Amino acid sequence: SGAAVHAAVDLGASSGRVITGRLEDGRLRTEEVARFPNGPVAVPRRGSDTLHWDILSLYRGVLEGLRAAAEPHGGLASVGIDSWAVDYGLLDADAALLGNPVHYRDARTAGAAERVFEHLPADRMYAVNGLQVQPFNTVFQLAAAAGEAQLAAAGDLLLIPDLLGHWLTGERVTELTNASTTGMVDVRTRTWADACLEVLEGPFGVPVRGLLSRLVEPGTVVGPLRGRESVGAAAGAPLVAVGSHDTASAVVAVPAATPNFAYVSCGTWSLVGVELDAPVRTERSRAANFTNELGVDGTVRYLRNVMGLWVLQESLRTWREQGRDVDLADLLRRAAEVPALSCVVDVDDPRFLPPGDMPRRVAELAAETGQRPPADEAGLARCVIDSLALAYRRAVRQAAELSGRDVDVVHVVGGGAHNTLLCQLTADATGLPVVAGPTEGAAIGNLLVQARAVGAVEGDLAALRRIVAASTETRHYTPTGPTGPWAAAESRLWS
Ligand code: ADP
Ligand code: LRH
Repeated sequence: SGAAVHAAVDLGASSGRVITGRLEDGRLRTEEVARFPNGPVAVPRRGSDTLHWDILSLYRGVLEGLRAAAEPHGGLASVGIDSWAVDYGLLDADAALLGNPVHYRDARTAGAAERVFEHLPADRMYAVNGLQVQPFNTVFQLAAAAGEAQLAAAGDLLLIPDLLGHWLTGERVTELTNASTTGMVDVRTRTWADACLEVLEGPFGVPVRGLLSRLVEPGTVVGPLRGRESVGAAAGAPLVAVGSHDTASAVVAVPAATPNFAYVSCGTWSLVGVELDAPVRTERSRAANFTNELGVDGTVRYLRNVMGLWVLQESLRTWREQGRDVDLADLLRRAAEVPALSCVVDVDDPRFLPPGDMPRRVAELAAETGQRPPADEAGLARCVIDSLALAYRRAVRQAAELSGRDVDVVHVVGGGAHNTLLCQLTADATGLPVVAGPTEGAAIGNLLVQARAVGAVEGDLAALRRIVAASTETRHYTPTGPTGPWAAAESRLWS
């Protein structure tokens, strides 16, 4: 019956999906009921372009997906929403949306972090929020937007999952795991951080306190879905605040059997790190730009952002625009034939952040580091995948070293778990066994946390992970050779 079926809305940077899940005999049976594309849209504004999300098309996809999820069962036991982090919508005093949310890859944030640090130095900020410095952290986006008409007209700021949740329920809350990516949350108290809000209010004149709503921990029931005309049989189902940061939900779904694991949440971005009970706020951690994002059940996701499969996705898009439609599976087969480590680049170079011609950027970086640029498409793909595996090696080792956590296995979850070449090279580069899967980690973590909140399942994270392990086919990879060449490449790139 509908009472047993949960629905996860999972919005990634490259696609959104609605996935249902039902618990049966200690297993979670999932079904994808909707998938819709997502990506940046460039819109002219005062002479230059601004990158936006198409939030209304995403909302339509969510509504259609929820209707499709609920219909066969006559209802849903619960609904949860997760998405990419940091971005937000503004509502005016009538609760109307003020413009399409701006995409975190938009160039408006150039120099904003540095301007904030003039008032709150980076080390003092890290001591409070424990957060990596990325130009797109919400606190820097707001500093960049200071003085804009929409901000002046705003009554509420809602992060993307909370905005969609507001449209579905009428409630306004801020879910904590996603809030922790804003730069405005105290990582130790898990509450809004006065020091960070004050810098926006004072020097930047952004009255941010008045825009924020109550923080809630994942697992909180937000309220029932309204509007049978929009969500069909899903109306009345409770919306649960899950780990609404997609990475927080993905980490819940890591099928680890012991605490000594590292994860790569591998999609458009690769988020590489460990799970901790308490944040690491040392100067070395800050210098390495490791972040302490908040996780489900009081945990901390201690990780680094690696630029991820974005570089490959954008390469495919670039080739398509140039009239060459390259098939991903075929490209990966050819890339596997290219010798390892022929050319590696620092995928975290900031020039990879905005959309654009990635093959050209890779060639530039190769030339700057005295390497022969990749000769063809397969060489380019191999360079990106080798470079990702190398970045994972570095991040896994640094996470272990900076946190003191032993790591004996690397779990790869997300769309990248399909990429057998990347998974094998991750084992080779780290010298550790790799377990790949589930590929829909965020949706599965989302489903389990909502199911637990409405009493359909019990237990701590370890118990939820046993359910994931029992419900997913994983692929196992072991290192095929010495890590020496990877260590050498690492010290060449980051000497
Ligand atoms: P996001 O949640 O950020 O939108 P996903 O977790 O859906 O991203 O991962 C998308 C990526 O997964 C794609 O860019 C692609 O590189 C990879 N991927 C998905 N399916 C496959 C596949 N069958 N083979 C290889 N790679 C795949
Ligand atoms: C991955 C992700 C990541 C953030 C980025 C903005 O989808 O949520 O954890 O850093 O998007």
